[in-house]
Amino acid sequence: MMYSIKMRASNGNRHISGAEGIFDINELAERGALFISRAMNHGKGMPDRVNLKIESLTSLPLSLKTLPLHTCHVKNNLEAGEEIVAILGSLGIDENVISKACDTIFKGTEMRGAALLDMVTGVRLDNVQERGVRVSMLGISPEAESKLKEKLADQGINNHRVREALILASKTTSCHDIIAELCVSDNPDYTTGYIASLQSGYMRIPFIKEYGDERGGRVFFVKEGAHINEVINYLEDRPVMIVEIGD
Ligand code: WAQ
Ligand code: MG
Repeated sequence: MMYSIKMRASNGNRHISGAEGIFDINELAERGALFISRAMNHGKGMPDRVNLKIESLTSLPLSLKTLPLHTCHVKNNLEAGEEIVAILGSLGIDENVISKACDTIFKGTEMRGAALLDMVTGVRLDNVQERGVRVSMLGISPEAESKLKEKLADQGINNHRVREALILASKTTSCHDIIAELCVSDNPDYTTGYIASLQSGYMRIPFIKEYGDERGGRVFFVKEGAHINEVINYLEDRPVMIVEIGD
């Protein structure tokens, strides 16, 4: 029997952290405890409320493979910006839409989820402005997880942040109507972000923000004419399980 766990930690109106996963019934107690300790140990401060939601899956998870992972060789924030324009540009996203995406991440309100932007017009498509859409119902099989840990350890980046981001991006980009994702961590001490798409893979971008900056967020670029409610349902509610690891 498989269950989804969702954790949300907040302080007043402020989102502190969140996490989600799909686990076997035997793992629930241990994984739940790990999620609680993460909630209580976050760079953004102590939460005054932690919400842990455990639900059994109502449909069989879709099996997925992780995107291939690469790290860009950029040396500073300026080069990171150029890399963002180059990669998203190659996917057919205009510079004015790219700058809207960056504004959403760097000038917008703190969100706990992602903003969905029309890839052609840059118009915000979800109507949950300050909340954003939270990708949930995603997990990794124990076999795939050990293989992923091994492969990431070879590159010196085997930590839960990279693993979870790669799993999330692999689900996001498996949605037919999403062309790409741009992600910047909201942790002040974590300055590597990424762009993910089926075409580019999971492209890690060091120096995507300055050390100490608490801003961050995610933007999903949505194809023109997509049914936005179906996209959101897929991201929030369709269970997917990583069972295979890409390069
Ligand atoms: N669904 C949608 N948006 C989310 C989710 C989710 N499940 N989780 C986080 N976000 C949004 C939210 O707006 C956060 O403020 C923002 O993303 C950043 O979240 O390869 O750590 O958990 O080295 O801080 C990427 C690079 C790390 C990893 C991403 O994101 C690597 C990270 P954080
Ligand atoms: Mg964070």
